[in-house]
Amino acid sequence: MKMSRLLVLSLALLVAVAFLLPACDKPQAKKDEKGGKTPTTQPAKAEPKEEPAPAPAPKAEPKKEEPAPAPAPKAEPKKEEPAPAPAPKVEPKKEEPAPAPAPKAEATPSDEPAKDTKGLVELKLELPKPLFEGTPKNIREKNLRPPRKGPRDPLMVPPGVTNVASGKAVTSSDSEPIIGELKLVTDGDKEGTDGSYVELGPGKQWVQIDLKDAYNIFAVVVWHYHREGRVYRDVVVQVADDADFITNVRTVFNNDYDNSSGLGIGNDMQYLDSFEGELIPVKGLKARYVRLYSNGNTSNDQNHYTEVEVFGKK
Ligand SMILES: [Ca+2]
Ligand SMILES: [Ca+2]
Repeated sequence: MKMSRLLVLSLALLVAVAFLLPACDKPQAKKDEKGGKTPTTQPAKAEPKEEPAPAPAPKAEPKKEEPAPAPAPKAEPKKEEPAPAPAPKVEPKKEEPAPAPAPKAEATPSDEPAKDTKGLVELKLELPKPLFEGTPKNIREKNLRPPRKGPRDPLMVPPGVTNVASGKAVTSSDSEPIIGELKLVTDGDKEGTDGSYVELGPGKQWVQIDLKDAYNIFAVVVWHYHREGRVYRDVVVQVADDADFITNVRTVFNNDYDNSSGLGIGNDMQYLDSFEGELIPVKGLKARYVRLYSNGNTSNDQNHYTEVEVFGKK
């Protein structure tokens, strides 16, 4: 018994010493540094009271692991939103160059008339001197054609067409003209001066040309009186096979909109007589006789003819 108790005590002592020894080392070292005397080593037993047992080598406390700073959130690669596709460049529509205007038929020298695809040629007229300009303000006529801007549209006719009325015999509803003679109608003089026209009586009258043969007629041109601006009324142009206008009568122009001359209502427009004459297209009708009616004018009741041309060929 005694032995085991002694053993226990010894063991306890050993343990105590083991604990205390390290604790004594430090203060001693400190004192040494200060140059103090080395304290007598005190019995280990006494010490435990005074100096608190040094904490066992501090267990290296598991360093509280500071939570590793959360890694900076990786900037998530910004999901690259696909850059919006650049708006497709709207290519400025290439303005198609306006089609070049059809080349104007070149002014053709007078001796070589322009031809179209059908082999037609432009009808060339010889015009007298103009004697007035503009539109007289005092003309108040129904169904009056407004003044034209620019040149008259060319009339295309077959080649070889000529004025077949030139110098041909003229008759009239008024066999005794007031002024001039009927031959003035086809003498080639179209000037609007005195002595160039024939004046027929008032009201409805006509002049008639005998072409002496049947021709295919493509145009009739008439100049009444173009010294001043006036409108001849009820202008009606007919062609026929006989001098009495009974057989095969065809009306090629009629501006008697109210049929006051009794030849039927016409759909052509009234016009102001001018140096250009009234160009009446005819579609190649075959005839020997041409008759022109009128029924006074905006200046007086008389009827006047300076010239009539009939363009045709056999
Ligand atoms: Ca004449
Ligand atoms: Ca009329």
